Amino acid sequence: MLGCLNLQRKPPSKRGPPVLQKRGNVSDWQVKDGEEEIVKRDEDGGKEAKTVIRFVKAVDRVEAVREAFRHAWKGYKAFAWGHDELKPISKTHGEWFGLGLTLIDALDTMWILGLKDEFAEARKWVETELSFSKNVDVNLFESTIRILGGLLSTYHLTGDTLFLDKAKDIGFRLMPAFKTPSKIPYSDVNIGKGTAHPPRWTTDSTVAEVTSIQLEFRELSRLTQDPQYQNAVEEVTRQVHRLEGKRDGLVPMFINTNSGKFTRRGAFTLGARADSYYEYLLKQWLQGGKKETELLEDYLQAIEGVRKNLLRQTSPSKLTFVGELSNGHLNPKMDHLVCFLPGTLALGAHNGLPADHMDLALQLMETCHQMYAQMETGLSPEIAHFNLQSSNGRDIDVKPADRHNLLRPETVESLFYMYRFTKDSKYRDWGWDILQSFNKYTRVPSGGYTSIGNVRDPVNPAPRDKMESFFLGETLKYLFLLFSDDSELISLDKYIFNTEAHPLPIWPSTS
Ligand code: DMJ
Repeated sequence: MLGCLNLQRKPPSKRGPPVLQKRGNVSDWQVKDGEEEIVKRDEDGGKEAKTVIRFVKAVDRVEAVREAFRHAWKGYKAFAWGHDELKPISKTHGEWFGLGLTLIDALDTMWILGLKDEFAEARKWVETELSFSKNVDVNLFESTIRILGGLLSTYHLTGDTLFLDKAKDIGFRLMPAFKTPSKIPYSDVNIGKGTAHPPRWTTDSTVAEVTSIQLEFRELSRLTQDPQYQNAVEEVTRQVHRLEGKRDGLVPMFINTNSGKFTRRGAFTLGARADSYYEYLLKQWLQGGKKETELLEDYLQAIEGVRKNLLRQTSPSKLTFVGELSNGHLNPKMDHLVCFLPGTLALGAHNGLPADHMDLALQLMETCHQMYAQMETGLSPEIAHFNLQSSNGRDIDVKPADRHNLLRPETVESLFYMYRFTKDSKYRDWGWDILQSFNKYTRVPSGGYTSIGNVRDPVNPAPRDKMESFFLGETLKYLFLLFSDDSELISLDKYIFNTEAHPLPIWPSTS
């Protein structure tokens, strides 16, 4: 079909900061910029030609994500192979756990994108180089969602037992974290020595961290038929379920590993330190076949708690946002992290939860979109402040300390869910705009993408020289799935995504 067309595209306008702009050849992603850029030259008549051009556009978007992935991978391979993170500007690597974090986080993305050669190379590294027998402290939550989650999902997608064996190995090595007086896990584990400890300055753990490891450990128990993993994480769920100190189902941000109680109470957010607690209530309920009613009850109560305590609208445009509560005072700010919520609400509504969850999802999705669209680079800041006063002209304000963008996934994650459930093409268009902004302002010519320091300055967005592993693990995966016409590709009726975008199966009803 494509062969009969002779398409000519206008040359792209080269904007963007000089440091990120020196591209030798004009690459494909720049010229595939929508229907208006495409001129059809052959003699085919109107109606049929239009259909073909729309088809070309859909294919181009999927291909543009593959191209972006390849470009990111090129940098990782050249300058950071086998290390945790690429520093694309200084052309070197950064180490966090020393476990090839980006490579593991990206495995299932490569599989889903159909990048077979890249996947084969990475698999070889996992087989021959990856060892968890290392005297190194890792964060329980981060290594669970990125490494254990990444290995489990790659095992499910490929059926290759190499990944299951590695998942068993890291899962077992993380278990010392649960040996605490309260059984609420410590934040850090030495996976070589088998010891665990809280951070140096506190015996508290973060609530989101101890309540967002359940999908992975439960799945590990199911696959190994060894209940120890599931028992450990479900003990945490049971305790948090009955703890005092919640407000209408909303949880504080810290929990003490000695007492098992919430600490530093009185502050409530759907952002950092609490976010994925809410996400995992719903997703565990789905993972287990909608049988664990306490999870559902906690989720429903929390969403009502959000409505009652945290929801506000901006002036003048009436954008709905989720603010933060501190000792009864509403702070009108929202982390970009909160943009996971429209997708989670939509997933709940798709699974029979109240229709007004979908109404809220639609409103919050618009706000998250505006957090990108209203910035000069088209990229969201890490934190947005919202205007509640009718006198002031702008809905969204950004404080100097919050102007960075870390290539985070939450908005494109929600766009993916919203498109799957509504089929409204505007969500694809919004995602496409975001990909183009990433390409314009964060792409490094020699390979890789970088987080930036200032989304409000298109001339100097202040590259920070770091490509987070979740850019490959999550952001590009969700963009690909958003643009793909194959809704059976990771069907949302068969899989739940962990909080690092690694799909895990919904358990068959006999499990
Ligand atoms: C990821 O590691 C996960 O999505 C986590 O839930 C939140 N932070 C990053 C991405 O922003």
